[in-house]
Amino acid sequence: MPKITAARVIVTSPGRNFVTLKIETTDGVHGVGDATLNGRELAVASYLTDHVVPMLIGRDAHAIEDIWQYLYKGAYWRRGPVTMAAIAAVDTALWDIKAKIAGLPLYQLLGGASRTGVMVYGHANGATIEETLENAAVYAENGYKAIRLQSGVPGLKSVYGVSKDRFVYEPADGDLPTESLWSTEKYLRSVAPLFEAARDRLGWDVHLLHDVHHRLTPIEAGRLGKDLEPYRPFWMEDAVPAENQASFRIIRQHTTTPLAVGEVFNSIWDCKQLIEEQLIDYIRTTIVHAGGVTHLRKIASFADLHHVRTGCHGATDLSPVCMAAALHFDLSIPNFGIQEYMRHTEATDEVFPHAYSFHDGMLHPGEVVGLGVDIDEAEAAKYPYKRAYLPIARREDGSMHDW
Ligand code: KDG
Ligand code: MG
Repeated sequence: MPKITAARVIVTSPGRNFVTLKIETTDGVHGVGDATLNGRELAVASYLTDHVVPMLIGRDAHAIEDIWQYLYKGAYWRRGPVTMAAIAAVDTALWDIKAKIAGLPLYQLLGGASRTGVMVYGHANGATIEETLENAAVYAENGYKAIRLQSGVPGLKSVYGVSKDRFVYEPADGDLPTESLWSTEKYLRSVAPLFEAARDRLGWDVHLLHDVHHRLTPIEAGRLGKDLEPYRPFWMEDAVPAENQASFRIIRQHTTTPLAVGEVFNSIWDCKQLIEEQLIDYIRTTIVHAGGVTHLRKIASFADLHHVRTGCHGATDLSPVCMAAALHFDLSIPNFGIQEYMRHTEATDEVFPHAYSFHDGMLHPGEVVGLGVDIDEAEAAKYPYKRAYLPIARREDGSMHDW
């Protein structure tokens, strides 16, 4: 039985901050887990180093479920992004270790491949509709079967999802939160014309997605969903802030546009009602923020009973370790829907050498044992932590809005 001998947190910032947990065992095998929480990285690093690591030493590395329960129930203070990212990192590293010892890529331990690859969506954005569609056309030419469209809003200086760089988007942009101006009215007028132009330019064979990023009320979201129906979007994401799960009943009453939500959820309890009442179509929880492979499988199984498919979050603030784990999960489960894929910078890929690869609009985790991803500690050491925050949004009268 392999015992945990050491666990260390590595913080590195090759263009953006990442927190990684590395667990070592008596078998000489190590595993890695992503613990990155954008804008709150050091809180998770401390939770792990100061509170979790001392509880791990000497434990059976194979006892993944028991360790998960030990960290969840044993803390008394349950759930929340910091706790669940820390548990996720431990869980992911332990699955990596188990799969390495078994001599198999992780997806084989999760039941084997249910599909040949994992359909991903890329991000096309631009200051104008024209620019967004230029970029979307590049994605289509590169084989993407699904593309997210975000465009600048006339009258607003900056909006979520529109980057300065054409293909790399990094929202954590200040050493204190930067402020942007928000107008729901201006935004609502801008989305349907984008989708209308997109269908003209890109045709109907490509899936189109859109992220509202928690900006609307339920009835506004119902309106937007209805406006988009003629263009058959794959999904409308995070239409409203989702603490109040019953809000989605109102959206559902008004539109047949498929709904996706959940990148900020941390546990099955955050989406229980949404899934149970079939108020959503895609659940976006992912490995690092929702308790690791173990807990995500529980969410996916529950979702499968209710016709809900997965659409894991995959922005750049989720490290390649999270992406690798998500791909093994995506490949294995029956109710996979789609996987978000924002490419990391070259420096990030050098810090985290990985076996996953992109081909014909799909990602595959590769056939390397374990997760097929590691951290190059010498490379990581070149990039010290840099404080960075996500922006905030204020309405035109100065009051705070959801970002
Ligand atoms: O850290 C926040 C980002 O991950 C988030 O803003 C990205 O909404 C996002 C998405 O759908 O990728
Ligand atoms: Mg999102």
